Amino acid sequence: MNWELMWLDYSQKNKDKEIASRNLAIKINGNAESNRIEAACNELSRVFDTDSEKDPLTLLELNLNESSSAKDKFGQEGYEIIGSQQGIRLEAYSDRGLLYGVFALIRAYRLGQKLETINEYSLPVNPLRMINHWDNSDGSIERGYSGKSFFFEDASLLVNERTVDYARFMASTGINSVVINNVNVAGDACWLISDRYYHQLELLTEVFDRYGISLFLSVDYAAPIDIGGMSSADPLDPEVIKWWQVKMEEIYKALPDLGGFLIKADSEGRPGPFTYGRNQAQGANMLADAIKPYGGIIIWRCFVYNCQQDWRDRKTDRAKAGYDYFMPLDGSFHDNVVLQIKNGPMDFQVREPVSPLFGAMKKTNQILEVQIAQEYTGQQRHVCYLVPMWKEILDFDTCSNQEKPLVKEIASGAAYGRSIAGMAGVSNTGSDPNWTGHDLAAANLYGFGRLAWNPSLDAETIASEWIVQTFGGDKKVYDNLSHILLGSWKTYENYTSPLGIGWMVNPNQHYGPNVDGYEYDRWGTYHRADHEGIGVDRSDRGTGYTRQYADPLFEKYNKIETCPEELLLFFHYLPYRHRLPSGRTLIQHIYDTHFEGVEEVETMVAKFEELEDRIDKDKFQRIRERLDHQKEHAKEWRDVVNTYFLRKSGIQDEKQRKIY
Ligand code: GCW
Repeated sequence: MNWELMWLDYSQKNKDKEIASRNLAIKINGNAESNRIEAACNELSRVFDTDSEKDPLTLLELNLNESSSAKDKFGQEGYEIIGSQQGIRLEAYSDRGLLYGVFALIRAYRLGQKLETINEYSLPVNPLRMINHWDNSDGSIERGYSGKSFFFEDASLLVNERTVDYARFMASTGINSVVINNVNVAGDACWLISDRYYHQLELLTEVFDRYGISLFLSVDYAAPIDIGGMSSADPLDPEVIKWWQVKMEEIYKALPDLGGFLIKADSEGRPGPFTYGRNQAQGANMLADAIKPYGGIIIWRCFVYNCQQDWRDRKTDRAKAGYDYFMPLDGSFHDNVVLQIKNGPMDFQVREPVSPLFGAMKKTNQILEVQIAQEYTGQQRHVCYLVPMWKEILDFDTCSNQEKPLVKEIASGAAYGRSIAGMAGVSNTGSDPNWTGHDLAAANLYGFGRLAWNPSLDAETIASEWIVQTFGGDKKVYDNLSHILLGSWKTYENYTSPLGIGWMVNPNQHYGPNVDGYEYDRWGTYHRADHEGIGVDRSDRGTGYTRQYADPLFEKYNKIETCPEELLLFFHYLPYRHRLPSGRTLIQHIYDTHFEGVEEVETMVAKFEELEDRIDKDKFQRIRERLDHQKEHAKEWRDVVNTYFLRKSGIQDEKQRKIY
């Protein structure tokens, strides 16, 4: 086996708690034939001694209770664990619930809880807890920073032992849906919905199903043309409608458990309904009607904007695009369509405001999309624990009505009573032996799953669970890694792009500092710095983006005095001598945070060095190499950004540090 087991490496023992090994006698009450219960029992046998009759023998009862009261209590995925001196009882209405319960039991045990004292009743908050892979059929991964794809190789679909471990990871955090291929569907991937792939896809659904995961595919909106040989993909053309109906029938005959499709249309050169003068709802609804007889859903992305902008044009604002296209269509999407909305209005920057579509759209199914892959946050060469960012997004008050709804209440469907809802995360995995390139990036993968199950878990708890399960939880390892993870997002923000401005990266690859990299380009991503100041005026005196928010937020963002400091340059153009709420001038803030960021990385590295004899040698070495790179690269960021602004503004650093 040439891959590792991340947080499911059961050989990692919780060194501080001296957990005694336990002998379990498993008794199954209910459908003993279930593949999922079998998977659950396999998992138990990796952790506990489940074969022997050795004393002391603890009884673990797995109760599949299919009564209607159990259905009300647990739904399709909930479970309850009750430990007592007599043994442990795990109960659920479905075998999925039992599987999740078993992973929860294992987690609690490995975190040091005595089995007899476990008392946990849990239901997932989000119905869809989804991972999106951007894997291409040739084995490459768009924005992949962990090696090649483990789903595709040279146009074939791989289903093997690694796929099983992948499914175990997902189930252990509560993920229940996976899109295996890139939203930019190209080449052989266009043929995933054809005979060429049905057999392998069926094998994959079998593996996934055992772990409670529904398979989804990204499809090409122009499939009728690209694989159907037609001349149009117009959603209102009866021939096109017919083509999709026949296609769906064929697909579902081969893959009856397929969850549905994810679609990126009219975005960054992708085909879509706009080509035919149709709107996004007409495009989505046509597919939704075709898939409806089979119970599938259409996940339609809202990442639609003009990527051919003229940088001289100060009226067009990419941040406004999602709302402008989709808000007028609120209520016109069919029931089995769900819109997938990126957390911010731009594109996964280190800091953005929350997309104004959340809260505004009240009559449309929605999923919150975040990026676990660190495209703009250090590409898994820098440590950037993203859970604190996601927490801020989930806890954001949209102020859309008296009940406020928070983003997490909208994502879960609770705010507006939607049953198709949830969270999607763009995966950071690949075929590297450690799965995520940087070992510490696995905390984001784990954290996404845990948050999708329960968005109210806090970032510290998630980090600590992950550390103990991955590294065994010696106190010093725990303390130092928590420190490194929890501050890392803020640190990354400090030495990269200030106050919500974003985008100061090398074009295309998005790695490393390049302040003007996107300034005179077509992507709508500008900072508008000149010799007097920097920032994009998105107030009602500027592009008017602030108007897309509910009144209290409009008021807050529109005025410089009330706009949160960390977003000031996202919303306003400010002179370098502008005084921030912190008391420093804007230019001094830029200098200071860049110096601070590097110092913080130096502290991270020093904290990590202290763990040399406490964690596995290879892992230590791997992480140290990445941290050393991060330290040097953070300095490059600091120097490039500070030098740029010193030269542009001509204002010296008050503290007279070296700026080039
Ligand atoms: O941020 C951009 C990425 C693209 C990606 C796109 C998207 C899959 O740079 O690589 O394409 O977002 O989310 O569709």
